[in-house]
Amino acid sequence: TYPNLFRPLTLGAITLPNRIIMGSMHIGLEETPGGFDRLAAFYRERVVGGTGLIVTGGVSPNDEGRLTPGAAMLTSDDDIADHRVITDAVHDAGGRIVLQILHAGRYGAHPDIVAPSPLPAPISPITPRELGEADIERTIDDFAHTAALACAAGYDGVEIMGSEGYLINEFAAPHTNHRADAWGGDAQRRARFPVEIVRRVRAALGEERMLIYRLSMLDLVPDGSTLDEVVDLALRVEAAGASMINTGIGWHEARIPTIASSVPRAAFSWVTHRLMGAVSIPLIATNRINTPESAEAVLAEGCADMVSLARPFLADPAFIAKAAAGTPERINTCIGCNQACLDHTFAGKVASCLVNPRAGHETELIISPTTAPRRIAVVGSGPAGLSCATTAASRGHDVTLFEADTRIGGQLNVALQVPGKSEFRETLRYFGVRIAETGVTVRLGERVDAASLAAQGFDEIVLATGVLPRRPVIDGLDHPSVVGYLDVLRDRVPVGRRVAILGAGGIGFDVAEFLTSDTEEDPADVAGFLSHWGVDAEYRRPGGLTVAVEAPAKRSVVMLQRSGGKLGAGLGKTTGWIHRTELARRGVRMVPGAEYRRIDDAGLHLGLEGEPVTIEVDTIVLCTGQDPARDLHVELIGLGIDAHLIGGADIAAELDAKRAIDQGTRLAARL
Ligand code: FMN
Repeated sequence: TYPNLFRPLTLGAITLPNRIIMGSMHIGLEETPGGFDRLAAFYRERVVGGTGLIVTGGVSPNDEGRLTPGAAMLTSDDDIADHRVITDAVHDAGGRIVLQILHAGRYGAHPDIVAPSPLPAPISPITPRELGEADIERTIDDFAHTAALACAAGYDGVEIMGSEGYLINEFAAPHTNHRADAWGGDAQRRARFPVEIVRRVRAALGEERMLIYRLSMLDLVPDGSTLDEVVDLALRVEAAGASMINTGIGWHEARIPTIASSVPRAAFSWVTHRLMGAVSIPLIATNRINTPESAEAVLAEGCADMVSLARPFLADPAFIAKAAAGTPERINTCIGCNQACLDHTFAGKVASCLVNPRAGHETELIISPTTAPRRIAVVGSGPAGLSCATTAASRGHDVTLFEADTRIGGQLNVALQVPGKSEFRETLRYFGVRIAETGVTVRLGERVDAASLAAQGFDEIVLATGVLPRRPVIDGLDHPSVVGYLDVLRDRVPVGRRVAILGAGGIGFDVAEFLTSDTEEDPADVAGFLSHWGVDAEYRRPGGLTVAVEAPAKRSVVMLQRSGGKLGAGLGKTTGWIHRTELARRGVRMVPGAEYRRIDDAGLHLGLEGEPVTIEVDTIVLCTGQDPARDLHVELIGLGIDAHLIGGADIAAELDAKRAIDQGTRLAARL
């Protein structure tokens, strides 16, 4: 079904079985006690699922190059045994794995960071030390040393991390390289550091092993490299001994989304295309390629020789096996949310996956067939109920899933109305397929009550009954201008031109985006995405930046919250800035510290720092939190029947699909 995807690729003595590599992800187990065994299980499961070639998460070649103070390094013979656990596991399962060597440069979060020039990154408070000539020579040798150790540890090669604004990229781009010596200045001298690393690493690896160079194809920062410079560096990297070039898109400090859900699938494969034909080694396209169809299209259109998928392998370890079997509908699709992967990484937690809580927890969250099948009722088919029901049924339990609505999904159906969140459709599709596969009995349109549950004699009852929007206490709350977020997102009630949103959690932001955007927006519109964010689709300018095209907002919106401080402070680290930027561009006003006083025909009356203020609005949308929906629980307790509470029915603080799926899966694993 995917002729290009499953065409083998020969690199010297190595033949890769398909055109997909599992992209580098540092998931935090690298620094966790016992983490190498867990990493081995994590990688092994992906090889069993058909993955031919894996790139490890970035590992530093020296102290200064670490991302965080305790971050993993491979710098001494003592480290080899740990890595052997990984390479043995992967090789035993028939896969291949290369070690990524990543020097963080000025992005390191510790005081000893270094860079080509002493310029702090806008996303870091620390000014890096400028590397002297001797430091540079030593650093290049450190890369080669780590590569030699990687060979000793059994890796099939290395990937050199030359993109995303880390040290090597900092040398390549004028944005960060202000040196006047032999390592800075014109493009050739800026290329010297990366090229010298490739040359010495190739010498350390020998001829046979793979050397992938992750090249920043599109910096997306001012004074980034030009396309000509990128092509020139690629040629030099090839000549110095690289066996493949992997693409990197955008520095971490770039203010353009490159991997969020709102980025169209394969939105950057056109960039890799610009290098096709210029070099003779294989090129790898990356970013938001999350389905076999989209991967196949990238290859069929000649944009690249291979594709890298990173997060999709968190979401589903058997991605390739399912594609190869012609059953893509069985794939648990990465929705690009970052909530359990990158956001965890930034919070110092082990990365996992919102749609697959087993990711990173393979040795601990074990889902095995039950020895005592029971009859289980699950009430509510939001993410908590769906994950619990399908997981329990997959173990051999007899599961009935009750849903009051006429379709499954609960709040997922609401979430996917929000611009940039349409990928949730895939999660619904996946659970729908899982229901059929695992044999869950679904009773749609049935608001089951306690007596009926009791009469059916279930062995276990799980309540995933979700949440009820909370209504704040404000004078005039029954004024016709007042609506709830479900009225807006789910029921599409008419909303006026001037809107106030009360509450600035995730739902408040979702509603603001919904109300200010063009709801006909096509999530697959790459050209529209690029012009909206100011990416030069012709790549005529350094770094690929151009002026963003502003679209007039559909409404005038003000967002309010009672507490002081920045609105949206609780949003995810890796995506919150996107939502704030987007809404700022649409002229949405953000007002913290608001005291809600009264609502009447004149609008919304507030107290701001004690002063009365009236905002004239046509519609007021309540996004003021929610409470667990537990009526059924209370009824059951009345009948002396115990039940498990999961998802929003357990904790309603935010609508949190990550927590819901994790909790539903974990409960089902032990029922
Ligand atoms: N890229 C690297 O080059 N080195 C890393 O160590 C690395 N760590 C990552 C950790 C996590 C948790 C995630 C989600 C991504 C990481 N990446 C890293 C970026 C991925 O390799 C990839 O470029 C990005 O996720 C976009 O591809 P995708 O849409 O297929 O996930």
